Amino acid sequence: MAIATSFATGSLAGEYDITVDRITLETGDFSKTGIGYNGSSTPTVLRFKEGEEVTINVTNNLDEDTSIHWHGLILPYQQDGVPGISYEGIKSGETFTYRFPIVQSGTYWFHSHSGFQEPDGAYGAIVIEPKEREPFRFNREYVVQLTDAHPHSGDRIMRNLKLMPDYYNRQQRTLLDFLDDSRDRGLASALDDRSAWGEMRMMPTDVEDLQGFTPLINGMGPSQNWTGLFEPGERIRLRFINSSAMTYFDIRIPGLQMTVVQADGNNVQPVTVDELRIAVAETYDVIVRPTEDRAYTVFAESMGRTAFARGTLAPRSGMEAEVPDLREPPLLTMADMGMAHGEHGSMDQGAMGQGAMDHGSNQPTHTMPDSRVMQGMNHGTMDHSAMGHGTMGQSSGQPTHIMSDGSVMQGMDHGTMAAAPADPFYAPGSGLTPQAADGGKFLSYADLKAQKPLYEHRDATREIELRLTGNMERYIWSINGVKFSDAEPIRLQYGERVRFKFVNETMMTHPMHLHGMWSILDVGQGKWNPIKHVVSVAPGTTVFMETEVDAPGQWAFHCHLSYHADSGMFRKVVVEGGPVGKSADLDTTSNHATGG
Ligand SMILES: [Cu+2]
Repeated sequence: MAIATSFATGSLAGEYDITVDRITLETGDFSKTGIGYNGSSTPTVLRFKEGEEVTINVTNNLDEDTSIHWHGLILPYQQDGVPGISYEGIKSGETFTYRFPIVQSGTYWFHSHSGFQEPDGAYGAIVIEPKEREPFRFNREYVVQLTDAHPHSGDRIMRNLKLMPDYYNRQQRTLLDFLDDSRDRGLASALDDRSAWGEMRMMPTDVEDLQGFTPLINGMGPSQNWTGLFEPGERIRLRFINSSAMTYFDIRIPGLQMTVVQADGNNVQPVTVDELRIAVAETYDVIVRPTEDRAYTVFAESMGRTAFARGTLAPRSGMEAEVPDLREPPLLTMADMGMAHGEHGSMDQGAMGQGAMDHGSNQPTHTMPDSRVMQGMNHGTMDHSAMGHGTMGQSSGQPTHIMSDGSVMQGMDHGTMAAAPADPFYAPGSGLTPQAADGGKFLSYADLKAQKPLYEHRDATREIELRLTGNMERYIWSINGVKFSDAEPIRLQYGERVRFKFVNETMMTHPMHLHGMWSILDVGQGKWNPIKHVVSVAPGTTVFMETEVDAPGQWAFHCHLSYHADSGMFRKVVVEGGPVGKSADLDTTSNHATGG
C-alpha cells in the first residue's frame, strides 16, 4: 500500500491550502454574512494520516487579522495558532504557513482564535487516520459538525451581553409560571424561591446565556436536513464535533443506540448509550448500526432546550424520519449554585455579586436528619478522594438548604433524588443532570475509560486550584476571581504531572480547554482515566484533571464558551524548562490574546 511505502521511506508529507473568506451563511431561518474557509459555508474537512508531516498554507482574504488554531492537536507551540501567545496572527492579505508532524489520530477540528470569527463561521473538521488498525469496525463514516449559528455577529452579541446579560435569555419565567409554582408548592415557598433567585441576580433558566440561534449540522439548518446515506446492516461511524460558540447539545438518534468509541480523538472502551451530551469543543465518535430500510433522525437538542439541530441517516436521499419535540427546559436549582458541596469557604461572594446570600451560616449537607446519607447519592461507590468531594460536609447533621432568611430552598426535591442514580459530574439535586429521552442510558463522564493509556500512571507532583468564577450582572467571567487581562500566567515545569482542581462557583457549565497537552480527566479509574482536550465542569461541582507537562512553550487555557473566554475566563500557561534544544524561547510577559 502507498501508505506503508511512505512510512518505510519516511516521506509521508502533505501540503494543504486554506483560504479565509467572507461567505454568506444560509441557515433556512436566516441568512447573514459570515466567515468561512475555502469560500464555502460548508465546513472544510481536512484529512491527515498519523505520522504525516503537514504543511498548511493559510491565506487571509479578510480585511482584518485572522488565525487558525488546530484544536486538540499536539504540536510545537509556535504552530498552535493563538494570537498573542503562539504568534502574531495572520494579517489581511498574507499567507501563513503552518508546519507540524501529526502525532495522533482521531477526530478534531480547527477554528479561528481571533475575535469572534469562530462564532461567525470560521471552523472546520480534522479527521486523522491512525497508523495502526482501529479496535472497532465500521463500513462508512460521516463527520457531524454542530454549531449554533446566530443572526447577530459575535461582536454585536458581546456588546449586547455587556449591556444586558440576560439580553438573549428568552426563557425568563412569567407571572403564569409563578402562579403555577404557587399552586403546586404553596404561595409561601414560591415566594421564598423567587426572592432567593432575585437576590442572586440570575434566573433558574440561565442554562444557556445565548439563545435565538439556529443549530447547524455540517453547515445546514434543521429545514435543510443534512443527510448521510447507508445500506441497512452497515456500521456507520459518526464523528460528532461541537463547534458551537456557546451551546451544549444532547444528541440522540431515535430507534438507534450509539456505541461511543472515541472521546476527544482518543479511543475509549466502548460504551453503548441512548443519548449523550457534547460540551462545546468536544468530539465524540460513535458507531450506529441501522438494520431497517428506513430513515432515522439525528436529533441534537440544545441543553437549554431552546433549539435543535436535525439531520437524517437514510438508505436513500430525500427520506425523512419523525422529528421529536423539544423537551421541557431544565431549571437550575440552588444545588447548581454550589450549594451541594462544601466548597463555600472559598466562594468569593463579592465577585459573585451575591452579598445577600449568607453561605457562612448554613452547612450544605446531604445527610438525613437521622444521619443516614441520602439514598441515591451512591456515596459508597464514589471515590471521594478522586472525585474531590473529600470536603463534603456530610457529618454536621442537618439537611440544610436553608437560606439566610430561614426559608428552606425549593427546587432540591429530595423525594425524586432518591430514585435517580447519582452522577458525580452533576451537583446532587441539580436541575441539570441529563436523562435520556425514553428512559434509556445517558452517557456520563464516569462511563469513559481509556482504551489504551497514553501515559504511565503516577501521582501528581502538584495541585493547582482553579475556581471558575463570574459576575453575571456585569457579564464578567474569570478564574479565581481574576479576569485574563489582570492575571499572571500559570507557570508549569517541564516534567511535572499537575493535578488541576476545577471548582465551579457559577451557575453556568464551563468547557475548559488546555492547549498543547492532554487533559486526563479523573473519573476515578486511575490509569484508565480518559484522555481529553476539553473538560466540562457543571455548576456546583468540583472536577479534577491531570496533565503530564511534556510540551515546552506557552499555551492558552480557557473556557471554550466564546463570550466567557473573551470576557476573562482565560489564562496563559507557560511551560518552563524542557530537554536541551527543545525548551522554548519564551516571551513570558505578554498577556494579550483574543478569541475563544
Ligand atoms: Cu465559561
